[in-house]
Parts: sequence; C-alpha cells; structure tokens
Amino acid sequence: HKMAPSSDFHAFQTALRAARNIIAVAGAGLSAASGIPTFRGAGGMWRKYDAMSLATPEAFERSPILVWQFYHYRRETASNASPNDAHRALSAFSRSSLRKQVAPHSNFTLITQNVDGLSVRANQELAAVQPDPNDQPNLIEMHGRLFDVLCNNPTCGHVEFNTNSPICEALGGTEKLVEQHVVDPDIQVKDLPHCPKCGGLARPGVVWFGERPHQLDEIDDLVAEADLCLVVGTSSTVYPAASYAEEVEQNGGKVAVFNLERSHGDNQAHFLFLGPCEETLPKALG
Ligand code: BJW
Ligand code: ZN
Repeated sequence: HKMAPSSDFHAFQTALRAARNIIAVAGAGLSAASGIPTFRGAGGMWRKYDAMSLATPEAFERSPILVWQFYHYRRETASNASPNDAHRALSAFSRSSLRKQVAPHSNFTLITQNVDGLSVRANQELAAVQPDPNDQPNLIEMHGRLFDVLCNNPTCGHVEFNTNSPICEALGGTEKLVEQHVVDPDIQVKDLPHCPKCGGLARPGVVWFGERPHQLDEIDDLVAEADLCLVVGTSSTVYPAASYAEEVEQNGGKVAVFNLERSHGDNQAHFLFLGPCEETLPKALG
C-alpha cells in the first residue's frame, strides 16, 4: 500500500460498512481526555519516571515499595477519572444493534493496552441506560488491569479485583510523594498488599516488560481474521500490539489511525485522522 493516507470521513465510512471483522487496537491516547497521562508523547508520564525502572518484574523485586507507590498513584488517578467520548464511541460501536446501522455485517473487538478500566466502565454505563443482556461487548485488556491484585508467588497466582482506595493503609496519601519521585521512608514491605490466600506479597495485575500479555491466542486469531484495524491513541512502539496493524495490512486489510500526532507506521495506513480521538472517533463511527 503506497498511497498517502486519506483523512476523508466519508471514504472511511464506506470502508467501515464493507468490513466484516473489525478490530480496534487502543493505547493511552484513548484515555488522555479523561485526564490519564500518556506514557510517551506530549505530557507522557515516563519522562518523569523511567519506564524500565518501574514496569518490569526486576523493578518489583528490587523495590516493591516504590513500585506499589507508583501503582497506588495510578489507581487513584484512574478511579477519579471518567470515560470520555472516545470510550463511549467505541462502546456504542461494539453494541451490535448500534453497529449494524454503520457496519451491517461486522464483528468488532476492542483490544486495549490500557489498564485503567475506562473502556469497561463505558460499556457498563451504556448497559445501564440501554440494557441488552444478549449483547456482550468484545473487549480484551491485554496489559491487564490496575485494579487486579495478583499474588507474586508463582505457585499461587491468586488474582482479586480490588478497587479499595487506598489499597492499603500504608500507601494512603503517598500519591504526592510519587509526584516528587520519593519513596515513603515509613513504609515497610510487610505493610504492602498481601495475598489473602497464601499470605505472600501481592503485585499489581498488569503486564510488565518481558511478561506475556493476556489472551494472546485469542488476539492472534482476531488479528489474522481482521479486514479493518482501527489504531487509536497509541504510539505503536510496544510489542506485540505494535505489530497488529501491519499484519492486517499484509493480509490485505485496511488500517485507520486516530492519533493526536504522527505515530509509528502511520504512513502505511489507508486512513489517518490526526486530532483528539475523543473528537474524531465519534465522527468516524457515529
Ligand atoms: C492521543 C491523544 C488523544 C495522546 N487522542 N491520541 C519485538 C520487537 C522489539 C521488542 C519486543 C518485541 N516483542 C516484545 C518485545 C519486548 C517488549 C517491547 O515491546 N519493548 C519495546 C519497548 C521495544 N514487549 C513486551 O515485553 C511485551 N511482552 C511480550 O512481548 O511478551 C512475549 C512473551 C510471550 C510468551 C511468554 C512470555 C513473554 C509486554 C509489554 C508490556 C507493556 N507494559 C506497559 C505497562 C503496563 C502497566 C502500566 O500501565 O504501568 O504497557 S508499558 C506501556 O506502554 C503500557 C502501555 O500499554 C504501552 C503502550 O503505550 P501506548 O498506549 O502506546 O502509550 P504512549 O504514551 O506510548 O502513546 C500514546 C499515544 O497517544 C501517542 O501517540 C499520542 O500522540 C497519542 N495521544 N492524546 C488521540 N487525545
Ligand atoms: Zn497467593
């Protein structure tokens, strides 16, 4: 595919109507309008905190207190945020009754790298106003969830969904310290969250570098079948998510990128909608 990407909404909607198996691969830009900082790009939080020093299993072994402080801060930010119009546009589109008006014969799955739970909450909010028990939204949170608490003992592996704020007494109020990149000197490892089943140290239920993303087999099948891939608010620099659009394209499918700025591989896309996805997605999918 060698033509420059199109930014024509009408042409995109024609492609959308013709597609059978649609996937969306989302990243931090999807939640930017909800006030959740992105990792790289403008305002990326990993300018202040070194990515590799916090999102690896080695960092947790070395400094579980610092890593828990960081994730406590992230949990507080996410629980104080709400879904935005981009989450809502994807939720509405994933509703088959609504999607059939736009893409009559299609299946749709949202594959998100985000761990903030805002796409789940957008689906729940839609289900509350328009209940449809026969229509379960297809959503994969491939990098896990901030509100899953996972036992760090591999022989146990107990996982619990836990939205407590703070997650434990010792971490309460340490958000401010994280902003200054300081470890609270009063916290001890014994004060951190522990597994209710085996008593071992618990960790955030997110996927760190070097770890296997969730539902990879299911994702690989969806990517292999997809004839249209929406790439929403991701820098496309973290694998394997970064490779999905290229695979769809190699299989003869189309790719549409929705990003505030230029991102990795977008010159190969059929469609490129530059701007805030909370504005472009409702327009494209509505
Ligand atoms: C807007 C906007 C608005 C802003 N509107 N847009 C192949 C080649 C090279 C390396 C590898 C490879 N395969 C694997 C690797 C290693 C590694 C990797 O990719 N490294 C790279 C750095 C090179 N990958 C892994 O280790 C992965 N695991 C794996 O592959 O396992 C294999 C395996 C198989 C079997 C057994 C065992 C192993 C795991 C990756 C885990 C990533 N984890 C993190 C942290 C999660 C927890 C947490 O949140 O703390 O996930 S890293 C971080 O990056 C987070 C994100 O999900 C991820 C992607 O970032 P994202 O979403 O793209 O954010 P940004 O900030 O980069 O971009 C935001 C974009 O939004 C920008 O473009 C803005 O312009 C835009 N934007 N406002 C629209 N309003
Ligand atoms: Zn355990």
